[in-house]
Amino acid sequence: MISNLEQTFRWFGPSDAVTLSAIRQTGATGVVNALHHIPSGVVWSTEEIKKRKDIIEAAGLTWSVVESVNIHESIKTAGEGRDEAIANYIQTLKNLAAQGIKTVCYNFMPVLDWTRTTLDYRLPNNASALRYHAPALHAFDLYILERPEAFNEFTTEQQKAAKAYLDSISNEEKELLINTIMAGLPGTDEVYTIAEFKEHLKKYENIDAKALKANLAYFLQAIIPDAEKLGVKMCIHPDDPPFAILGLPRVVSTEEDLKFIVDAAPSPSNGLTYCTGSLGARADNDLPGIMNRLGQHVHFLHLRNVRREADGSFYEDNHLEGTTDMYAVMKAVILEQKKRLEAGRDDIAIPMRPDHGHKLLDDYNYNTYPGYSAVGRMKGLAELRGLEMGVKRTLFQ
Ligand code: DNO
Repeated sequence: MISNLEQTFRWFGPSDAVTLSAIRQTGATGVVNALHHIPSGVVWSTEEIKKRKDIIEAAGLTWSVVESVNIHESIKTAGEGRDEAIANYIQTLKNLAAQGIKTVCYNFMPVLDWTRTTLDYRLPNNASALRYHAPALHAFDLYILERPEAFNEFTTEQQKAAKAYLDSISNEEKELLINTIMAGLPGTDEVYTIAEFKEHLKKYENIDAKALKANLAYFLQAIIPDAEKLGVKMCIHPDDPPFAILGLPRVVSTEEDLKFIVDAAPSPSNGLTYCTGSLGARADNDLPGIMNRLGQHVHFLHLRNVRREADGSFYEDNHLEGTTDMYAVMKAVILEQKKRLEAGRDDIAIPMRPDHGHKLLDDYNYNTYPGYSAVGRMKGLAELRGLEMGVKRTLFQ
């Protein structure tokens, strides 16, 4: 029988209201963690890594994956200080590898990480979900950020829908929308002001998707040889949402993008995070097909489902529901495990985490990072592990 996927759970560190002992009760054995207090571009020292690792291990868990060692903006923009930031990145990988932590997730999204417009979208059963409502994002872009080019990017119909949305919300709702879109990196409470965000946008004035891809390839070619020597598996996370927003290019959104990335620095260390929630927000991404064709490069699984809506909006659905066929995804993942076993690879137990979850039951009694409450994610993990067992038994017994 093929071994199980490694069940992991994201933990934001000692200040996370979801404690390690709670994580242990979910049945997960691995923790996905980062040193969020260290700014991007700065080396993670051995002491800091060790301190965190000890805390995780004292709770009977393993620090399986780093999510994320963030990429400094100078690397994305080929700006001043890029090579120093890359040297620091490599030093961080060395310090992590020395502690035996060898799977590292990162993303290459300019300025913002993942973006939603609503953090408390109520489903009919009153569970709270995250949502990307296209008219809200467009309203922000056109009438709050007032980005001139946006008027050429949206159809008349989209502009009308955006205006109608803006006219329908109160001032408080408008403030909430701004804070939601302008939220910075996960694991921090940082929120950009509109003025700060505009400054960041300026740095991308001359960077289109082609230039951003070249900067990504430069980064990969610089770090992958060291990562390979260290046995570190890098796994890039797809853009969320997987298309350009607010005039910023995005280059990790489609199968073609993923192919470009693995070809830019061919190595077992140059891999992918297969995030079904991010990739699944695009109708032209064939999720099981991507796993069939690029599965050998996948070092980390984020399993989550979105329900796509006709106007480009989506919300996060139950893990086994939504627009992505999670059965087909799980089957493709298991067939990839089989291929690895047959090829003599030792990375069969690919780390998997239930990505995001609804706020349910006791989740309303304390504050967690959006999408990262305990009960909702545990429900997702429980469903996914059941699905995995069912598919495995059906295929191999
Ligand atoms: C959202 C996450 C992302 C992800 C980073 C990876 O919940 O999936 O924030 O951690 O983009 O670098």
